[in-house]
Amino acid sequence: MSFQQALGATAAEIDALLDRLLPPDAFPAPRVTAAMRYAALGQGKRLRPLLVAESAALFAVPRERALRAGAALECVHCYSLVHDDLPAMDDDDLRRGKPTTHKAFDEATAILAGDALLTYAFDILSGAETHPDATVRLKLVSSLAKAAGVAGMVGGQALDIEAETRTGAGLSDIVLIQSLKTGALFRHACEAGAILGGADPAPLLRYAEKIGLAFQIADDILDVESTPDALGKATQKDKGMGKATFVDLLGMAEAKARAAALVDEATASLAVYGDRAAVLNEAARFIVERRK
Ligand code: GRG
Repeated sequence: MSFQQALGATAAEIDALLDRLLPPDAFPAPRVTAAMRYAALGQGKRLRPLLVAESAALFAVPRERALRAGAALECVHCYSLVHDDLPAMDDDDLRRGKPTTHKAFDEATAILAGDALLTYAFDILSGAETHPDATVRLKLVSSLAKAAGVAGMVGGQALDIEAETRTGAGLSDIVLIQSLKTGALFRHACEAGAILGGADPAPLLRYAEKIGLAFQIADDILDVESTPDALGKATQKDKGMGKATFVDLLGMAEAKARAAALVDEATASLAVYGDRAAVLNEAARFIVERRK
């Protein structure tokens, strides 16, 4: 199966699963449920669930278990986008080609929908359908909690906000910020596959570290070179907010060269899996070649 087919198939499965996990009438607060569905369903690339599914496939994990872990991770990712778009953070009007959640609903509903997506992720992971062994489920919960929290994505977001108001952020600062803010969820995605398969996560974690950084360099390049129509979100945001980016620090040509080198390093990390890692290798290339 080609990478595009694998990504399309995973996106369709994740959409169907999230639709089932978030029925419009199942919870007592219909407006927040509607905002959760608005933020979580449709349009996302579902790259992180693809990484969970392909990492798990290396160890012959049943696909429905990997999809549940992928859906939980996607809930955390969607929460981060909803909160990141709020006026107190990036103050964005457009996300995935449609109005941001606080624009379509209101700020309080968007905050609550983000909170509810975050906590629902752990509800999904702790369900027996995710894995029959409670120890495995606990490892998944712990891994996602660390990746999403103050030692991971939230910590990176806090450092990123601090860096906007101080001068002199260097390359090592940006690498640390992005490794936490964006990289932590990529590392969890790949580790989750190994946890579900009862396998050593080390090669997958090395791969995830490289693609997480490559993803952020590509994001900085797209912020300069792409358009809101193509990306489905505002562009040229980083300069406006005084954010130091890989493109500022390295220049465009070197940023592209670094991203390409990281793809080579990522695929080298998976050599131990041979051809079974073909889709993950293509995912690394997609991350730097994508147009959105
Ligand atoms: C608010 C706690 C909190 C954290 C926010 C990750 C993050 C931290 C904010 C997202 C803002 C952003 C645009 C970061 C750049 C990298 C990124 C996560 C891009 C969006 O991910 P894609 O391209 O999006 O996978 P889709 O829409 O395809 O899911």
